[in-house]
Amino acid sequence: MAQVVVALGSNLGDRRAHLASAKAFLSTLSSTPVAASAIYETEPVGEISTRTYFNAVCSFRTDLPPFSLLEQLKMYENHHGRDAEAPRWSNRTIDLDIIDYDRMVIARQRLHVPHPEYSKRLFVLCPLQEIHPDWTDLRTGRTIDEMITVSPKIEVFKTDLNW
Ligand code: PH2
Ligand code: MG
Ligand code: MG
Repeated sequence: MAQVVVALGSNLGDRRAHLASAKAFLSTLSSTPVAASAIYETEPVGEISTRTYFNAVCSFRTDLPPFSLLEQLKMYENHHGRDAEAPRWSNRTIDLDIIDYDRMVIARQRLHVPHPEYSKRLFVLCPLQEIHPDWTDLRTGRTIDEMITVSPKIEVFKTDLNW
């Protein structure tokens, strides 16, 4: 069984509801209860992203191999209002990114883990720190606190929303 970390993001429509139903979906892929961070409201990163995001991180164990997990996540995004043809970083109802798959390194066209940019994105690192305070980066050995310190500053606000 593999331990995986998935980052969730939404900046269109009912963002809390999009995250909540995605978390319920992740629990159907998991053989153990899903560990979930709080929802964080975060400043959009990248020019095409214009609306404030809700972000969160979930961690769980699954029997799905990496590319089957990726397939499931993409199918879920496509069935939940995500426009698969929209340019990279467009506003989206739901984004599900594999941050880590069992501490493996995978570098294929469709799947890169660890996620190539997570280590400089506060909208992933802050919720990740909440559920994995001892996290270290597989490539650099940096602690999560170090990664947070050197990441470009954006506004990140931890909410107390139920989800
Ligand atoms: N996702 C992006 C681009 N920019 N900004 C924030 N705050 N949160 C995101 O999840 C996000 C983003 C592309 O996946
Ligand atoms: Mg993303
Ligand atoms: Mg994505």
